[in-house]
Amino acid sequence: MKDEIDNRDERVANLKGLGCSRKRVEDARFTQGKGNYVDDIKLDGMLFGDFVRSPYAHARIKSIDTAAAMEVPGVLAVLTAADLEPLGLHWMPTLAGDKQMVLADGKVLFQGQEVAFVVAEDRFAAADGIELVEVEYEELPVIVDPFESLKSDVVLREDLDPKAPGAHGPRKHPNHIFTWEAGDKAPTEEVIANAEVVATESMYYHRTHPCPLETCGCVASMDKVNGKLTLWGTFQAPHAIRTVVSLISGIEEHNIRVISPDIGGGFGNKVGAYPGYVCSVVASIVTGKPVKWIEDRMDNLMTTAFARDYHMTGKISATKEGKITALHCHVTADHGGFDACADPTKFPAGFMNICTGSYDIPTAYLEVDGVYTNKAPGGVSYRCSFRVTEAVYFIERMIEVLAIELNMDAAELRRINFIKKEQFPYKAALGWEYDSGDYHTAWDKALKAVDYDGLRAEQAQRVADFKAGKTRKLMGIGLSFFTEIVGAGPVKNCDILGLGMFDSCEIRIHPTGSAIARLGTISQGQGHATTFAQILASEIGLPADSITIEEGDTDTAPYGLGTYGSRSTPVAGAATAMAGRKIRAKAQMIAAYLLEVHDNDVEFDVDRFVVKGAPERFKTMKEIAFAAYNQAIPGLEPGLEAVSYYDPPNMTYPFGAYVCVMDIDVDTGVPDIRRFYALDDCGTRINPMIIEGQIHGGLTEALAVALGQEIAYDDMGNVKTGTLMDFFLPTAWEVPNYETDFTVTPSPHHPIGAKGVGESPHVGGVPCFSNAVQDAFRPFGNRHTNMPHDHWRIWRTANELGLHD
Ligand code: MCN
Ligand code: CUM
Repeated sequence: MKDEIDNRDERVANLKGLGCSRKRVEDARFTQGKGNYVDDIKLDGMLFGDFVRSPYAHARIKSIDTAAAMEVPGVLAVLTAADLEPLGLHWMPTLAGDKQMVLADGKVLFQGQEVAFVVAEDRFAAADGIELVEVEYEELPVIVDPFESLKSDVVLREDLDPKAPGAHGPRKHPNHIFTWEAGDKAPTEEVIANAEVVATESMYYHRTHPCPLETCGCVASMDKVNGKLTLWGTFQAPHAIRTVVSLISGIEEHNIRVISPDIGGGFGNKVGAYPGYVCSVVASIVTGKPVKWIEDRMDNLMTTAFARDYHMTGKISATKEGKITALHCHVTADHGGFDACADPTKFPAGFMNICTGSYDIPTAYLEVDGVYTNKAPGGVSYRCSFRVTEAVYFIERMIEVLAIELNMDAAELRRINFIKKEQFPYKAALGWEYDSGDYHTAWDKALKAVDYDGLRAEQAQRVADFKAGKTRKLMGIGLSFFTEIVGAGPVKNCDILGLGMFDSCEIRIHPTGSAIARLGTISQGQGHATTFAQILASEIGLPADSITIEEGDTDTAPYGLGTYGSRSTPVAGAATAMAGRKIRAKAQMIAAYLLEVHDNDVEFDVDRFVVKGAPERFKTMKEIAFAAYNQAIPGLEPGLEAVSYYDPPNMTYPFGAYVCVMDIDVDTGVPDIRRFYALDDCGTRINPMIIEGQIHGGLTEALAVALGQEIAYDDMGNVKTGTLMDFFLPTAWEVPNYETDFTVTPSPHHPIGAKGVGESPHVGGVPCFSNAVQDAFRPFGNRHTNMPHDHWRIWRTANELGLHD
C-alpha cells in the first residue's frame, strides 16, 4: 500500500498527461501506409468527376457543346450551369456572405474557373471527356490589379447590383466589395500630423498558397433507398459543411453524414466550400452512384483558397526618443473573383486589427478595402490566424522602418514600446483585449540566447570589410516579435454563417477505465489524437494511452466549428478539460460513497480520489469507472459520461520572439540562413514535442513565403506558378537547423492555461526572414523591398543599391 502512495511520480508519468512529449499515436498508421485519406476511399460502382476549367481569366461564355464528350466511352454525364440552374445550385453562398458560381454562369472570372463537370466511370475517361467539351469564349478585359479594378469601367460581377451594398456595407464601385474600419480616424491623423517623427511605408504581402501534400477532394454517396447522403472530404470544418450542404440542397441535416477521414495537411486550404463538393453531390444524386472528385496539383494551386494579396500602407509616429504615438494603416485587399474568405462574419478583413502588434500604441486607425479582380477567390488560408500574418508582417516592417527613421536599434525600439507585463489584460487601440503576456522577459531571453550585441558588432565589421573589398557577403539580423490572436471565438463576436464559434467535447468512460472522447474539431496533421488525450489524462486520471480521440464524423462527434485559426486547443481543448471536470465531479461523488465519507472529504490526486488526511484510503479512477456501471450511488444515474460545449470568454494571445541570422551573397542574391532562433509562448504546453513540430513546420512555410513562394499572375490573368516546377516548395536543402525555446505565460481564462500555437511560427516567421534580408541592406540605404525575396530580387536590390558597381 505504501508503495502505491509513494510512487506518485511514476503514477504521473504513467498518465502521459500535460507536459509529456508523448509520441504521436497517429504515426503508427501513417508511417506504415495505413492512413485513410479521401482518395483511399473506394466504393462499389464509384464514378469519378472532373472539371472543364476556363483557360481565360475573364471571358463571356457563348456556348458549351457537350455532345462529343458524351460519346467518350465511360463518360456518363456532363453537368453545366444550365443543368444546375433548375435545382438552384448553379451558384452557392460563400462563407463571407458573397455568392460564387458553382459552374460558369454566362461568364468566367478567373483562370481555372469551373465551367463543366464531367462524370465518368474512371478518372481517365473523365479526363478524355474534358478534352472534348467545346466551350466558345469571348475574351473580356482582364483586371489583375486591385487599384486598377477600383478605377475601371469594366464590371467584373455583373450579377451584383452595382449600387447595392454588399454583405459588409456600402460599396464604392462595382468592383468594390467592402470597406472595413477599426479605431479612431481623426485623432490618429491628428497625432501623426503633429508628431516629432513619422515613418511612412507601402508594402505588398504577395499572394501565396499553402499547397498541402494532399489536394482537396471528396466522395459523395447518395443512398436513395434510405434518403441518406454521405460525404467524405478534406474538410477542416465537417459540421459547418454539413449545415451548408443541408441549406443549399434541402436535404435534412440528419440525413447528411459528413466525414473528414485522415487529412494530408489543411493549412486553411480546406476550410471553404468548393464547387467540386456541390457537383459531386449533384452527380451522385443524378446517377445514384458514389462520385469522387480529387483535384490535381494544378487545380489546387490555381483555384482553391489562396492567402494574403494585401497591399498595405502605413504611417507610424513617435517621439524623438522612440516612443510610438500613433499608427495608421490602409489596406487594399485583393479577394479575386468572389469573396470566399472564411473569416468570422463580423470581420471581413479577419483580425487585421491586431496590427498594433505587441506594442503599447495609444491611438490607431485601420481601413481595409476589399476588391474584386480576375483571380481565384478565397483569401484566408495558410497558417494565417485570419489575417494576423498580414498584420504582424505590417507592424514588424513598420517598426524596422521607424528604427531607420529614428536612427535607432530596432531591438531597442521594440523594447521601449512593448506592452508591459503589468498592463495585461491589455486593451489595444483597435479593440482587442490581450489576455496575458510577458514580452520583455521573452525578448531579453531571445537576445541573450543569440548574443545580439555580439551579432551587431560582427555585422558592423562585415560592413566595413565589404566596403574595404574584403568580402562580397553581407550579414542580416532579422528580428520579429509577434502577438497572435487565436481561439475564435467568443460566440458574442465570432460566427460563420450565423453559427457561433464554440467547440465541443463528449466523453464516455468505459467500465474498465478506458475512454473515448469525441470533438468538434478535426486534425489535419496537428496530432489531436495524441494531445487531447493528454489533456484528459491529467483531468480524469486515466492514462492517455487508454483514451481514444475521435474527430471528423458528424454522425458521432458533437457539433463544433472545426480546426483553423489555431482554435482547437483554445476552444475544443477547453471543452475537453471542462467535460473532464464534469466526469471528475461525478467520480468524486462515487468515490466518497464507496469510501463512506462526505464528498468534500475526498480530493483528487493524479489518478485517484483520496480521503483527506488518510492517503492510504483511496479509490482509483479505474475503480470508480467500474463502480459507475455497478454500485453507483442509489438514485444517481449509472454510467460516466459528459459533454461540454465551450464558448470561450476571450481569445488567447500567444506570442514569440524570433531572430534570424543570414549571410547574403550580393553577386548571386543567394541567402544562407546561418541561424534561426524561435522563442514561443503558447501558455501551458500540452506536448512539447508536438509544439516543436508545429514550429518547425510553420517556420519552414514562413521561409517559403518570405524567400520565394508566390502565386504570380501575368497581365492576362494567367497563373505563372501553377505547378511545382515554378512554385517554390522548400526542401531539407533550404531549411536551416531551427533552435526552439519558450517561456510560459498561461492564459488566465483557459481552463488549463493553454493558448494555440499552430500558426504562431508562420505569423512570426515571415517578418523575421524578411527583416533579415532587409537588415543586411540597411547599412547601404535599403528601407523596404517587397517579398518574396527570391535570389533574383535580392540580387536586384543589391544592384539598385549600387553594390555591383
Ligand atoms: N498544442 C500543445 N500545447 C499548446 C498548444 C497546442 O501541445 N499550448 C498542440 C495541440 O494540442 C495540437 C497542436 O499543438 O496538437 C496544434 O494546436 P493548435 O495551436 O490548437 O492548432 P489547431 O490544432 O487548431 O490546428 C490549426 C493550425 C492551423 S490554423 C493551421 S493553418 C495549420 C497548423 O495548425 N495547419 C496544419 N498546423 C498544421 N500542422 C499540420 N501538420 N498540418 C496542417 O494542416
Ligand atoms: Cu488561416 S489557415 Mo488555418 O486557420 O487553417
